Amino acid sequence: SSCQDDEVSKAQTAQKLNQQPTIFSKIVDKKIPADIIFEDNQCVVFRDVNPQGPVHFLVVPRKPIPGLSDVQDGDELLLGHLLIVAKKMAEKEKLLDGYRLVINNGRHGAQSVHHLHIHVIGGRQMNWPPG
Ligand code: IU
Repeated sequence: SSCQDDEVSKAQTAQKLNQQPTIFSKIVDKKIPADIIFEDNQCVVFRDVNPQGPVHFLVVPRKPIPGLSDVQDGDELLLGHLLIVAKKMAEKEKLLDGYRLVINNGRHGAQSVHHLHIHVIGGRQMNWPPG
């Protein structure tokens, strides 16, 4: 039933929540270092350790939401803020010819760190479809 599906989804979210703190929570809390290029009360932005382009940074909410599939209606303002920060940081990083935002979600999305994050990649021509 849809009720059971909801329970399964809740259990999966709880399991992922139990995996907190992830490495990104530790970066956000300054327990481990990262190349942080911006932060405010809602998010931290740092360079990806394995960059997929000349510029590659991650916009990470301080709130440890495991993934996009776990966001709720109440996260609307936070999600909007993350996109605004992504856009402003892309300008600051001089990505004047464009850039790509990516949110990997779940197994098929090849998500590896279960703390929501937006990739911003630029400085080279992107291709489509992605791998
Ligand atoms: P994901 O597939 O969207 O979950 O990718 C996680 C990203 O986090 C990936 O690009 C890693 O290179 C990156 N990363 C990092 O920047 N610093 C870390 O300590 C770890 C992963 I672990």
